[in-house]
Amino acid sequence: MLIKRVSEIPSSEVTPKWLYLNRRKFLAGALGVTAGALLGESLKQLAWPSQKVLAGSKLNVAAKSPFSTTEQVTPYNDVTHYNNFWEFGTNKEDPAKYATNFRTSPWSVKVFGLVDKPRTFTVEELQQLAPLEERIYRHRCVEGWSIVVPWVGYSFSALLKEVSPQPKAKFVAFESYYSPGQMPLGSHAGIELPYVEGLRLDEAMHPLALLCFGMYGGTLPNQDGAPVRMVLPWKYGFKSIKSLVKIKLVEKQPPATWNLANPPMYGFYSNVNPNVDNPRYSQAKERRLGEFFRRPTLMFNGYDQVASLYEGMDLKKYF
Ligand SMILES: Nc1nc2c(c(=O)[nH]1)N[C@H]1C(S)=C(S)[C@@H](COP(=O)(O)O)O[C@H]1N2
Ligand SMILES: [Mo]
Repeated sequence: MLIKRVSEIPSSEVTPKWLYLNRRKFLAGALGVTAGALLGESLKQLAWPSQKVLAGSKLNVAAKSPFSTTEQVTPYNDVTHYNNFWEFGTNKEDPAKYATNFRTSPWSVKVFGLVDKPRTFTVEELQQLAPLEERIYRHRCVEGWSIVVPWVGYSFSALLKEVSPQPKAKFVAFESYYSPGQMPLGSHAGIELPYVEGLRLDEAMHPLALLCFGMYGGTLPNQDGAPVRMVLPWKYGFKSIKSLVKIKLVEKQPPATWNLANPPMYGFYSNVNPNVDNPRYSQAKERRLGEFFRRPTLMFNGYDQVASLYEGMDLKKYF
């Protein structure tokens, strides 16, 4: 094996600290020696360079998911340093820089509206509701880039069942945390905050819709929407709302931030659709972060199993 000096390791190979620690434990167990003695200080540095990595703590992942793609996972460092989280600035590098001190504990999520059992859950309670799965999903931003991320969470439907939606409930409205004090760049973003999003109830019930607590086996970094967010792999990235604080079951289609900001550009549904171009961004192709050639974008981002949700709908009209 070629031993590289720390300074030569590209940032894309940086490993989250807990992952690295875990590997050490595994090696120690397998070889029956202490990890410290086995690896030594210099090798430790090789796997864990001095560069600061915003990794959270490890999550107990009970299962891998059959929904996972086998495509190559995007390096952790790319996924955590190329973000859209406008509460923390509008440049892709801003959230990694300015969300560092975001306070995500204690945290609770209020679930209310047209439900029989409204309840405010702490994040810890939410994490216990169902077994955590790893789901490796493609994630397509409307701007034309895409990533492959091993998220950790469970189907959002598990939470809905817990609160018992009433028959009148037809949509789910989501709201992100917002604090001008903690998010001073938010007022310069040019969008109305708090960030809000919505789904039709049957979309929210689809098993692919993920209530997400982590990525790469650990808790979510702040810039990726800590401590809890949605991940909707068949929709453009902006539907996957970060740092959730409110979930309300409602009768009418709720407002959605980008749809409010620019209705001709961003529809309520915003399913990935290579046949419907955005007035600003063509949707036919996408660039996977780290790759040079663009690849064709797939209908529903390749998640054909959601097609039945939209049967009979004109997807050019309901874009
Ligand atoms: N609250 C909030 N949620 C948000 C956004 C945002 O600005 N604020 N950006 C969205 C967009 S445009 C994308 S592409 C994804 C990016 O998620 P990632 O940074 O974890 O890749 O988050 C979505 N969720
Ligand atoms: Mo996006």
